[in-house]
Parts: sequence; structure tokens; C-alpha cells
Amino acid sequence: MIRSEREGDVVTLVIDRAEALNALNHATLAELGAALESIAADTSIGAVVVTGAGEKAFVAGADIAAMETMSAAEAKQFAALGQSVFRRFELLPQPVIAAVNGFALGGGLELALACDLIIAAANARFGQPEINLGIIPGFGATQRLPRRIGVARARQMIYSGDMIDAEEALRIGLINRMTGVGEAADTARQLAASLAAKAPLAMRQAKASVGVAGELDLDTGCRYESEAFGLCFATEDRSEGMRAFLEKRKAVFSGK
Ligand code: CO8
Repeated sequence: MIRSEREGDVVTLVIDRAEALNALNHATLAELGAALESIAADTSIGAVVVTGAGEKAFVAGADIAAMETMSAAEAKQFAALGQSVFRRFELLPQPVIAAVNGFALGGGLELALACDLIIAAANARFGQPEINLGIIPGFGATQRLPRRIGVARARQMIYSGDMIDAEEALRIGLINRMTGVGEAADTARQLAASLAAKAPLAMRQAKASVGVAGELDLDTGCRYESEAFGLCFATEDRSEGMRAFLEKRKAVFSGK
């Protein structure tokens, strides 16, 4: 089950299947997808946090009990569902922060990888243990993990199935920040509120431009950036931002 909690301009999505360490089954993924659809359409939401219920797990992976009886065709369909839901995180106009409060394994790490930023508590553990189940990652890790931490480290994690701790994750650039135990969600919400206070149209262009960085050659990517840069100049927020700087006051952005 997905709980959606709103505080000001920030929505927190809580994956709440604590009895299975928040493992993702078909229904949970579908609910997550539906929640993202309404967030994408709501311009009053400035940033999103996604986290897991309880202190023990962010998400311990796709639901192994549900996968156990799947045929090859059903497994392929399940992988496609997870991939399309996670892709929606990347395509949301708002920035998304994963607040990792324990195990982020398999599909759980893949979910975090689809978020813009990852904040993790000191007790967080990350891994792609699929190889130990006789399968491989199916929600995008073979593609997003090498882009995030480099091919050598991604191979090590995906081939070994071993977990790494939050300190190691910070050292190799998998996560952005480490917090005390139990503090990841609050820290993520504070960061989300500060991002929600920025000019939303510029934030959207920043997210989209960085989003294509791993996919385009440098010249095409830079052309994409100059288009996005130009679009920012058509907004009232850029006039306000520049005027406020020159008048030595804090900018008040309207999202126009
Ligand atoms: N799926 C279903 N149930 C789970 C999962 C899971 N991924 N993880 C934990 N649970 C359940 C346990 O079965 C247990 O249930 P019960 O209390 O009814 O016995 C409960 O959660 C608590 O778990 P543990 O007793 O195992 O807790 P421990 O503290 O002993 O261990 C671990 C915690 C280390 C996180 C351990 O639970 C574990 O190893 N979990 C599985 C991790 C894993 O292998 N994840 C990867 C799954 S595969 C995947 O994500 C592929 C994604 C792509 C799919 C593509 C589509 C086909």
C-alpha cells in the first residue's frame, strides 16, 4: 500500500508493506504509478520524497513470494511494469528524493536509482542480490547502476549480490548524503522543501537537462541544454530572480 502525505509543497510517498519489508508486488507498483500520475498533473507540488514504512527497510526488493510462481512471460510483464513506473519518477517534472531508511535491495535499490537524489540513514544497506535467486535485476539496475557508480563497481554489485553499507555508498557516489538512524525522511523532507521553494519551471528544465546527460552525445546534450536555457528566459521567474539579485533581496518565485 502507498500512503501519500502532503506538507506544504512537498508530497511524501510511503511504501507501506512493513510485514514484507515493503517488497514491491503488482498492486504496490500499480498504486505507485497512480500516485505519480496525480503528482505529475499537480503544479502546486514542488518536490517529492519516497520512503519505506518502518526503520528496517526502504524496499527489500520485488516480492519474491509473488515472483516464485511466475512464468517467463509474466516475469517479463512484471519487469516492464516496474520499469515503466520507475521511469515515471525520472519523467516527473518535480525533483524526487529517495529517503532510504534501511534495506534498499534489488527492486528497492532500482527504485532509489530512478530518483534524483538519495539520502540514506547510517543503517541503510544497498545491494542487487538477484544473482543469489538465479535471476538478474529487472527494474533497470543493469542500466542505471553503471551510469550512477561506473561500470566496474556496478559489475561488482550485480555479479556478487553483496550488500554495501551507507558509508561505502556515500564514498562511491551512490548516495548524496548520510544521516543518523531514523533521520533520513526528515532530512529528505527539509531538502525537498528547499527545492520546492526554487523557481519550478527552471527546476523542471534542470531535471530534464541532467536527465538526458547519460543518453545523448555531448553536442546533442549541449544543444538540448541551450534550448532549455532559452526557455527559462521566457519565464517571469527568471525576471524576478535576476531583479531580486540586483535589488539585493530574496526572490519570490510564482512558477510563471
Ligand atoms: N519479497 C518478499 N518478502 C520479503 C522480501 C522480498 N523481497 N524481503 C523480505 N521479505 C519478508 C520475509 O520473507 C519475511 O517474511 P515472514 O516474516 O513472513 O517470514 C519478512 O519480510 C522479514 O524478512 P526476514 O525475516 O528475512 O528479515 P531479516 O532481517 O532476517 O533479513 C533481508 C532481511 C536481508 C532484507 C532479507 O529479508 C532478504 O534477503 N530479503 C530479500 C532481498 C532480496 O533478495 N531482494 C531482491 C529481490 S529480487 C528483485 O528485487 C528483482 C527486481 C526485478 C524484478 C523483475 C521482475 C521479474
